[in-house]
Amino acid sequence: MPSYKKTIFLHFNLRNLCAISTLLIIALNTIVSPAMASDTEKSFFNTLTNRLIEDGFNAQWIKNLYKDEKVFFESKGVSAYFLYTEASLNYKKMTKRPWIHEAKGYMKKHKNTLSLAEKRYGVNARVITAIILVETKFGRYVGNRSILNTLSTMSVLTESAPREFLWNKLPAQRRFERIEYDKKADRKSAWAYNELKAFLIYTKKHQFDPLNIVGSYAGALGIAQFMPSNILTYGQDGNGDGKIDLFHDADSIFSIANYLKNFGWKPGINRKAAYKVVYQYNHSSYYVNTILEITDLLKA
Ligand SMILES: [Ca+2]
Repeated sequence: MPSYKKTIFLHFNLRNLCAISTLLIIALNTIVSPAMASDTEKSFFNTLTNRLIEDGFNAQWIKNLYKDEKVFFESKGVSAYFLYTEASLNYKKMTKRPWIHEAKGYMKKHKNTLSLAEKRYGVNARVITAIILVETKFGRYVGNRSILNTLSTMSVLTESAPREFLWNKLPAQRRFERIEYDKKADRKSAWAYNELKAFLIYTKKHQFDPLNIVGSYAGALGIAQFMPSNILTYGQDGNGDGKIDLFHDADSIFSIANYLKNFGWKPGINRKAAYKVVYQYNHSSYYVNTILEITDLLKA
């Protein structure tokens, strides 16, 4: 082979090699980047797992839990805490006839459980039903985000790496001012860590898999949308199977009744006092007024 041909051949091969390398790099980036990103995000939970272990949770259990591929930094769901949104709450529509009709059907279907709860806690069936309607439309909308991921993500927002990471994920036009973001991140992460501990205690005690429980973007769960700490304090086993399962109607009905009783609901309670009690369920006057209006509508 004449030498110039050799050179061309070599050149051709080198060019090919370069092209192949470029392709390989692109391919590797495509394959590796998401994995690397998720490794970085997963590392945001390292301090958290140590903290949970220091706080007395079984080390092996916690390590295995956070190793699971279902565990990830929940940027999307937690973002909702730090964005200005249009008021999307539309409780008012739940006072319309079709919902009231369905609520009456729910009361009929769960008549025995509701009367038992009424007798035991002195809380009327109508207000319990109104709460179940507004919270989850009788269990139809219980949320779809992993509670473990939500609470873990919020818990680590005191640390600078995850805090910056989430900040950069927030759309600039809709996010809070930085100072507000920092303040809320501090407040919410302290709260979320307590809820996370309650969630782990709850799932362990009642033998649920923490990896498989979903809830709202805030970490509330079940038909009654209780935060885990409230389940530990006020949750009730309405169907007597030994577990508190808020994805079950009877357990939710009893738990809501117990919660309201604990915050002062009494048979024959007047509207002003009822307002104060329901306010403890959700600190929104719009919410409370809707609940009380539905409660009245269910009388008829
Ligand atoms: Ca139960």
